[in-house]
Amino acid sequence: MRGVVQQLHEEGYAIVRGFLPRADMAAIGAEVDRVYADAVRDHHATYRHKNLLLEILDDPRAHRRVMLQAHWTAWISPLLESMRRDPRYLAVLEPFLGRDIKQITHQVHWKPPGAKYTFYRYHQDARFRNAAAVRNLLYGTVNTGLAIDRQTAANGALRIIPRSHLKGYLGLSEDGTIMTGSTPDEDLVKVGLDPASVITCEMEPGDLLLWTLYTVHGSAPNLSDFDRRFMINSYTRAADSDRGEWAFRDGVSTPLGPEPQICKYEALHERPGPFYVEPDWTEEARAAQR
Ligand SMILES: O=C(O)CCC(=O)C(=O)O
Ligand SMILES: [Fe+2]
Repeated sequence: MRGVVQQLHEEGYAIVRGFLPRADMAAIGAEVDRVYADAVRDHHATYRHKNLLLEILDDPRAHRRVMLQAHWTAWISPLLESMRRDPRYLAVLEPFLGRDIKQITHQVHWKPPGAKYTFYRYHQDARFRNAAAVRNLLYGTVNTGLAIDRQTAANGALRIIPRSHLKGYLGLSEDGTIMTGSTPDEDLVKVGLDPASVITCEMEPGDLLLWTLYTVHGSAPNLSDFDRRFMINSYTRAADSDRGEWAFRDGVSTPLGPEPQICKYEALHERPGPFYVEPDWTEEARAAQR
């Protein structure tokens, strides 16, 4: 694990190969497929209930309902609830975060073949944290991405810019959502990054990618005919955070309590839902508003 710590600190990312065995990945894959099928059957648009978010879109290119992200499926899936706080995560995280660890994000991302919005512009995840509530942004948080499917250049594996985490917050892609538009090379050059240094994090199912809140990353569209399912869990040192659900308390795996805690959804208590969110961020929605 020492090499992983060093690489994350020096390069801003690291890959733990073979983090989970194939049998676990098959079970996780089947479970996220079930969550997906239920969600697109039951909901016509993005659905929010407390921290649970099912981001569903009537896809303008695929001409079917797709789910692009699901947040905090731990509330509807006992398997995913236990996986998010599996002791194997603690083994990876403890050298960085210690034994008291909260979780700020729990997301499954899909890139359905043929869908329009399957890319992410370059950004730093620090943008998506309330910095007053989650402190020590550089090394107090570790983001993890579990490959459910094989991740390749063709299906839109995550791309990382090594050592970009040492440059502070760069304000990339702030003129809109990260899922519309694109990042021209000159945007990277303008903030002192070399587009030629981008690394595509190709991974096998069960590999785990780690990155920091300042690591510049994005991903290309899925141009293949297979999906790219990816589970992102963001963990933070409990002492550095007023947000999040416990994952490990003094090293003990800790289940969700009866009521959700504020993670990223700040309006949790004022507007718990359930409610639908009609898309306002797509090119189609923005054209209709004009
Ligand atoms: O799924 C991806 O490729 C990237 C997602 C991402 O970076 C994010 O949601 O912040
Ligand atoms: Fe991100």
